[in-house]
Amino acid sequence: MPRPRAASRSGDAVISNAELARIFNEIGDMLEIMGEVVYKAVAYRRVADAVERYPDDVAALFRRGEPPKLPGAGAALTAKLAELAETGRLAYHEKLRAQVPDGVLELLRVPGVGPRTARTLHETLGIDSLDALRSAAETGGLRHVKGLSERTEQNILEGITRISQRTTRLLIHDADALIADLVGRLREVRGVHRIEPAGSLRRRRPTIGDLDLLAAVDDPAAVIAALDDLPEVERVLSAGTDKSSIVLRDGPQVDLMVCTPAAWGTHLVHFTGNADHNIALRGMALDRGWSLSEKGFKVIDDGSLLLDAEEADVYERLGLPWIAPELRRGDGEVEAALAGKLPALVTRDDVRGDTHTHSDWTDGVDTIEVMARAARDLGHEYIVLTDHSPSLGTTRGLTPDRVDQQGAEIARLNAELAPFRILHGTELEIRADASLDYPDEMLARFDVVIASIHTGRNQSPEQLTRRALAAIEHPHVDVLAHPSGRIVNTRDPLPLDWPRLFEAAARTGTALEINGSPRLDLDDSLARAAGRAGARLTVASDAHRTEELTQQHYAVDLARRAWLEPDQVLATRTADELLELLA
Ligand code: DGT
Ligand code: CA
Ligand code: CA
Ligand code: ZN
Repeated sequence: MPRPRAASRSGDAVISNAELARIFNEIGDMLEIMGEVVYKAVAYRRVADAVERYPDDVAALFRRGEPPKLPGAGAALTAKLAELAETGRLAYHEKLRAQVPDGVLELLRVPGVGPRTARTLHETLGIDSLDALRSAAETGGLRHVKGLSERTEQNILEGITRISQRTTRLLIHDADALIADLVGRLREVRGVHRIEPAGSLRRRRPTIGDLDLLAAVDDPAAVIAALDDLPEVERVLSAGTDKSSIVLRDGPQVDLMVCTPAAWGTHLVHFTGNADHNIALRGMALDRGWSLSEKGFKVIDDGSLLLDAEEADVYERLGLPWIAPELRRGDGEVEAALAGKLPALVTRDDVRGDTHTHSDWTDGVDTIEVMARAARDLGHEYIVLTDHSPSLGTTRGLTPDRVDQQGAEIARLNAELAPFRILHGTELEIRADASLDYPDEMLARFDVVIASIHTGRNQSPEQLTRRALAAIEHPHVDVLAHPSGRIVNTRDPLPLDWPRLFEAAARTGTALEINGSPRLDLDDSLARAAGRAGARLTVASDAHRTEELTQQHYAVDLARRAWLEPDQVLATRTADELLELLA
């Protein structure tokens, strides 16, 4: 469903007790920050507490028409719970979010700062961000505020330090946005010949520890100064003559390395491969009498330095073809390169359509037409529209009547948009008892059926595997969508029996999805194993709005990390080929 936060851009419809409680607690905080009468905030917190402790899935009970009796929940708050359970959103919550500045709400993350203190800080000192709070505390600006003291000031400073040290790796979607912006501006600096992301971002790892940038320059000092002077830089950790490390405000560390254009090749190799890949290359160089570093190949006999301006030249010196960054992880790519067996990896250009998209008919934001036109503008030949089936109550899943109406709308649009095609699909719920959400005769009428598990996630590994297998083995199911159920940094994968699923997928031809939303599911190692087992995969955006269609790029990145070639990936087929393959 369309929710604003990165962690929930997942299309997942179930709202957990924890999430319900979080929203109600946040309402309590916001009411207090806004200076509302205290009992209102208390009422929300009390219900939040009850929801959190409730032994069953509260949203599910609402959807079943059996709302639980929760202490403290009168008619008004019960109606709000119902709205959340049905739609996954709450208009009242959104209204408050629009009234309270994000930065003020964020102050509550600091241990010791509650809503009342946040309100005081905002009203008396205009503090509306963690940064502003830090500066005020550092300059002794808090101790004179009524109700605060030198002691509070000290506690707040320590608290801010503690939260900034919390380590979560950044989702690649967010890292890409940050880096594109930085690179765009640094490229303009005089004397910058080339500048590229390196490290885990260039390997397209799903999460990024810090951002690495490499620049080939005439004047190292100029680009280093340009980075350090950017307004969003919070701190300069270290600045040398050929390297600078900074921390972005509320963001990750950025390491900028600089080199001469003549030594670009070895530098880029050095700062891209993981340790195992780089060690393998250095070993091969040593066998040839060279010591390889970012600076170049140093001839051990005479100390001379061989420079390479291009990566391909570095690999060529070692007798290797260029290896795609996504593979540089020291798990077989060097051996494959030596044997001439590197895969011809699938690329974005190979992709012809998107096998998982939503519209405003269920939990998407845009109309079918708007989604289709946007996909066409991206160069797609088709999309599979896969709105939800009914049992996923939070998404207003489509009843059989609505499915028919949607079919008519798609036919109308296809006449208008040809040769672009909208294939009529469904994201079919695999119910907790392993049955499917539409009867077979209805499934037969869809062009493409993708099936997924959203509910009943707490079952045993055996039960969960049985459900996934039931879908894979079903003659009308074409794709198992986001098979592991994970969401990066948010939700762990289901404990499924993967070898059994891969065997069944390979045998039946049911494709396994690589989902490019922040789920990034299957992950690269599972997708690689699936490919090896002979299963077919697909890459899909799971877009719920036009802007999310490009999420499919992340699925392609993962497919590449999984060593997949175009013919292993369903979305590289034309619409006709796809339909024929699935028939
Ligand atoms: P991350 O940041 O945890 O997501 O993962 P990486 O792979 O980006 O790790 P990072 O930032 O420590 O290193 C950046 C690149 O530099 C990575 O491709 C490995 C490479 N590298 C080669 N030699 C060294 C070294 O001596 N120190 C570090 N820090 N990196 C090196
Ligand atoms: Ca890094
Ligand atoms: Ca780094
Ligand atoms: Zn979906």
